Formats: sequence, C-alpha cells, structure tokens
Amino acid sequence: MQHLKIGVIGVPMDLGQNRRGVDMGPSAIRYAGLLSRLEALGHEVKDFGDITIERRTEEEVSPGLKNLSQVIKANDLLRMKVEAIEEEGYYPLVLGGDHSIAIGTLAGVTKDRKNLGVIWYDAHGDLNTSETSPSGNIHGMPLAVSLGLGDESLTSIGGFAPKIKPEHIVIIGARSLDEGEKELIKEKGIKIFTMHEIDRIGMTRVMEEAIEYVKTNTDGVHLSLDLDGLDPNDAPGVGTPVLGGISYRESHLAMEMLAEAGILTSTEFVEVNPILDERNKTAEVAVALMGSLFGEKLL
Ligand code: 6HN
Ligand code: MN
Ligand code: MN
Ligand code: MN
Repeated sequence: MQHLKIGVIGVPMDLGQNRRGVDMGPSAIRYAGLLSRLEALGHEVKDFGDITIERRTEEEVSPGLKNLSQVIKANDLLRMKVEAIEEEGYYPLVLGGDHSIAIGTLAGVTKDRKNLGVIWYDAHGDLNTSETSPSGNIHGMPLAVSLGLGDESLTSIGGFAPKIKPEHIVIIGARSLDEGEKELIKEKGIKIFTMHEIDRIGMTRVMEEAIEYVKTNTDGVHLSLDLDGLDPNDAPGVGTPVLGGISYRESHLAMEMLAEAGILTSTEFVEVNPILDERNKTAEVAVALMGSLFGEKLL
C-alpha cells in the first residue's frame, strides 16, 4: 500500500442515541495506540484533535429527533473540518462518537465528489427518518439523511442534498432492520449483504462483490464502520449490540481486501463505547482493524 497522509479527527459525541459513554470513543481509540500503529506502517499521521460538542440539555425540544440542534451543530463543524483536512491533502480518518456523525463526514467528503461510493459496515441500516424511527435517535438515520431523506435541517447540512446515490451504497453485516428501513432498501434497490449472505457465500465473496460494486461509476469510496457490525463477543463496547455478527477474523479479511483494492478515500470508525466495554477491547479491535485497513500484513 502506498504511504498516505492521514488526518485523524475525533468526534466525542453521544447525542445521537441514549446511552452515555460513546463520547469517549475517540480517546479510547487513541489510547489503544492508533497513531503509532499507523505511523509504524510508514504513513504520515496528523491528529487534528476533537470537534467541540455541545452539552446535552435537560429539556427535549424535538422528541422525534433527539438533541436535534446539537447534532446539527456538531455535524456542521465536522463537515467543515473534513473539508479542511482534505484541502490540506490528508485522507480523513474520523473517530466517533455515535453514528450520527456520518452525516457530517459524508457532507464534507462529497463537497467535490458527486458520485461517492459508500460501504456501510453495520448491524443496522441507519436508514430511518423521523417518521419511521422507533427511537428518535439520530444515529439510526445518517444513511437516510445522506440520501436526502428525513428532516430538512439534517439533509441540508453543507447546503446541498442528496450527498450520495442509492446505487453507490453497499451495506454489509445487517441483521437488525426496522420495517421502514426494509421498505426503503427495496424501494431504492440498495445493495445489501446481510448476515445471511455472509454466512451463505462467505466474507471473501461478499467483499469481492462489494468492492466491485462500489468502485463502479464512483469518484471515491467512503468506509463507515460501526463496531456493532461485529459480533458482540468480539466488540462488546457498543450501545446497540446485536447477536450473530461479523467475526473479528472476517472483519480483518474485509479490511485486508479493502487495503488491497486501494479504493477508499475516507474512513470513519464509530460507536466505540468504553463504558460498556471490557478493558478497552472494542477500541483495541478498532485499532487492529485500522491497522489492516491501512496496510498491515501478517508476514
Ligand atoms: N447505530 N434501528 C434502530 C433505531 O433506533 O433507529 C437502531 C439504530 C442503531 C444505529 O447503531 O448506528
Ligand atoms: Mn449499528
Ligand atoms: Mn460468521
Ligand atoms: Mn450504525
């Protein structure tokens, strides 16, 4: 793998969901040795620090979209930061934080990419809108928002919508989809490899097909990796665990195949929650996977 200039940015946000602690994700990932791990691979790594996040307010202003105003502000800041990082010639590596931050990341990286491919590695579809959401948690909505669906205050971040097209997305690892999400996947024809397909055809073929799919007619590819895509035995420190997930080994294979393909132009790792974790295991898993993603080999 060629040597990259990697720009790390942390988003210590937990406002897109109910469980506290995911705001400590960026610290936990840094503590698990991210920067030295990437530097050891020969990359130039610059830590751009953390975005400032507003505090949770007691009063719930918009129950259908919890903490809406703070989530908008954080994502707009992140969008600007991601744009600045790319302008300086760095590859954006965003550390969450809950998955609502994908709204800002995607708004930033699509400023100059009108056909971005997206790999959504997740137990969930994150395709809810305020109408279909069972929870009102914005971390269940970022993929829909990026497709231009949902509350205008979210879809309009960055001043344009949609950010991405349904035919450029591939979801990998899904095993908990709400009814509205299932309908949307069918209606838009979104490519998806649920756990069923992973079990049935294996991770090697899933990744071969996914890579071929997202690199077709696109001008860059973003990886949005939610740690709950992995099995909770391998990644226990997440707020919305779902049994029967992708294994640690299968995830390494996926990252190695992405490294080999050389198609990614930005990445985010989200939903690491140190409070729910076992001795920082999930952050360590995240760092190990990022090692493979950025070119680490066993031999
Ligand atoms: N995540 N589908 C559920 C909801 O509340 O919309 C769970 C979403 C989880 C989102 O893990 O990023
Ligand atoms: Mn998830
Ligand atoms: Mn399996
Ligand atoms: Mn997610």
